[in-house]
Amino acid sequence: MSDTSHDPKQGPVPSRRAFLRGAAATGAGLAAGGAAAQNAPDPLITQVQDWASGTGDGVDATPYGMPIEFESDVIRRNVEWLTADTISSINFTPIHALDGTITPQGCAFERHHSGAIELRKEDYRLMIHGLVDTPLVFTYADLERFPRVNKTFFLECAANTGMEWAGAQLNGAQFTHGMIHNMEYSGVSLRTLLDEAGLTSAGDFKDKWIYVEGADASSNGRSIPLEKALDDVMIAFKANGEALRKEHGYPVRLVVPGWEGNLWVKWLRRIEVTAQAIESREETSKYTDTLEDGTARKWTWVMDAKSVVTSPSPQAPITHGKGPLVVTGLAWSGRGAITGVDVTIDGGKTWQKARLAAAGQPMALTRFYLDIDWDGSEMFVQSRCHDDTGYVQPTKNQLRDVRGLNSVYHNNCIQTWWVKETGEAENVEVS
Ligand SMILES: Nc1nc2c(c(=O)[nH]1)N[C@H]1C(S)=C(S)[C@@H](COP(=O)(O)O)O[C@H]1N2
Ligand SMILES: [Mo]
Repeated sequence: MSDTSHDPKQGPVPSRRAFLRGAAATGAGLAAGGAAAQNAPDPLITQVQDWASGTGDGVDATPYGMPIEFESDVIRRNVEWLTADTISSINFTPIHALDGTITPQGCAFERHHSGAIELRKEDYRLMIHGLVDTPLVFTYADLERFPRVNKTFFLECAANTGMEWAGAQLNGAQFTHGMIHNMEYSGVSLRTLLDEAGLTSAGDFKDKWIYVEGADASSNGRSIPLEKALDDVMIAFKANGEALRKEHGYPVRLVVPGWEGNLWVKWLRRIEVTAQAIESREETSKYTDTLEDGTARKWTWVMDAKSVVTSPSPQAPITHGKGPLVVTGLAWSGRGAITGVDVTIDGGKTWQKARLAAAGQPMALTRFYLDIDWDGSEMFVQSRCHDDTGYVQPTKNQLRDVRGLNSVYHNNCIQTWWVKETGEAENVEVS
């Protein structure tokens, strides 16, 4: 690639012609991993291969398809010291190995407080009661008959990146940032169901709440301001086109766009309209942030704007040597849409504007790319996002100045990967 006029500061896409010229010049590129001499025949091209000399699997072989065996490392993983008990536990989405923005349910992270339960649609009931005109119980079949909506949102656990407050700790984007997924949900607006129950007896809803709980033993009860409930909260029964997986709340879960994952109650069974917040365990002893002076930040529902480079990263090292390199990652904001992402390869001294794969959508993941010509020297790669409220993702030190070091939740700081000359990457901090 030494013959291209590509200037990484401008961040253009290297032209296909320049790429092919570069490949021919080095005898590598598209040939077999660079090993083949320039004129030696490539058996993968010149010889008939096994897969072309017999027949493949019939259409009956996979009534429901699984990923091909060669992709068997694209899986949820946990951190052993963090997850000794798998019943009340967490695992992480392999974001370093995915592209685009939709997370397949099969590898989307899970968080359970008392295990994933099995609940048949026939046994499903949803009760809406409290300060409503008519308390109601819905079956699954009832829910299917209300006007439906389809929307894509990210769910981020408030504890995502929570292990990184004191210093760089977990070596991989899956572990530092993998408590997130992004799915297209189909279901009913909660407003539709609340209207069905009637809210005249709730009076002025500006100071009212709902309390939501699940059918699992933990129940994961949380209070949500009625104003948010009437705004964009969904009762979802499909994700990415198919039924919710058991581990994501089959048959029905709550979707609370932009707000912390703990509020997205799975196996949803009860919604009570209340005059006050309930102050449940999940919102007092958990999901509050302890500040330096010992006081607690409470009701920290919104997930602030955040981004991370998913490749290159510790689990996605550069294996092709110098030359054209796709730097890519994800950005999101619980306050609205991502408007821009900047990427630095020198630890924040100079920034380049990344290309958004598509315009940012409110409270959904945005994919970004930066196409560079890597000179083979070490890099300190970071991304920094902006949202449509004007918010800019902070550095770790800016966040520590305000929150101290006692926090677990809501760490949305800029992440640094040290990419070495070998292409391997490590989780580090730059000051
Ligand atoms: N009923 C119930 N809902 C729940 C939980 C739970 O344990 N029980 N865990 C919560 C937490 S802390 C998170 S981060 C999200 C995780 O959703 P997921 O497992 O689909 O990724 O579900 C939330 N909803
Ligand atoms: Mo969570």
